[in-house]
Amino acid sequence: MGIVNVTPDSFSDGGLFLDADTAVAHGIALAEEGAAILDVGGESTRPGAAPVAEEEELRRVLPVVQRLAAAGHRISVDTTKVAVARTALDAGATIVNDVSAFRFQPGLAGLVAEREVHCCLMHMLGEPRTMQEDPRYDDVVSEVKAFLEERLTFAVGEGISEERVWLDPGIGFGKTVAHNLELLRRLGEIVAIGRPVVVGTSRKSFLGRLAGGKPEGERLPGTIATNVLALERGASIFRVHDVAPIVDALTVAAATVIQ
Ligand code: PMM
Repeated sequence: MGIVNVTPDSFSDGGLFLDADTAVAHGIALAEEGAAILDVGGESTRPGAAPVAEEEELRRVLPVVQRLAAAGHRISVDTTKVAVARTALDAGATIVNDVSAFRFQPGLAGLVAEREVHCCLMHMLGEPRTMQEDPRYDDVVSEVKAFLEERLTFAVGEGISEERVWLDPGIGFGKTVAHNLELLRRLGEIVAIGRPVVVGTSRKSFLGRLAGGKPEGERLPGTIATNVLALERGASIFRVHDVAPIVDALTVAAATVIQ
């Protein structure tokens, strides 16, 4: 899954792809590098980020979804809002990636059910504005797992077929470095829920911290390491900025791990 952020402040490629033409060209390049899905988002979820108004999010996302879908790409829309998701699905998106797992706008579940599209439900502690303020868990993995199981039950209760639900532990969303590492180390427990697991470590700050304070642009080695580990532990979808090197790394890792 290649990341196409159309936001002025996304933590790692902020502002670079704000212009629709640039974002579309970037999406096409990521697909050529081997991304099977392009994840288009117009609201930053970086720690401390303020919410974006619906109209502004639509203005950013819609032309990019429209053009990438028309070019034949499989598009997920990274949004928590019903109106944005509906317009993106109308424009050709076929996956809803909701970092709030239907908590912010529960009606989004009904839309996914009605359109019979896939969804990715992610764990986050609270909301982006405050999630990194001293996050605490008794046991991060069992709490994230219980949350995802509850959200899966909710989604199915709203009429979404279980086969259309992907789950994501939400690396970096209300987690310390230790929490992120514990989730990756015990990812198998999340995989055991029985749904495809999405993992998003790409360029995230814990990778920089572990590597002695590397800036965003120098976190590819850590991104590769964590995605290879996630593959080995059973993840199936890898949300990344740097598609070509990750495809290479995962191809080699998969040839070794998967028989
Ligand atoms: N991370 C970000 C945004 N959306 N969606 C899913 N499913 N999983 C993630 O880990 C995730 C996400 C934040 O990263 P970005 O600002 O680089 O897009």
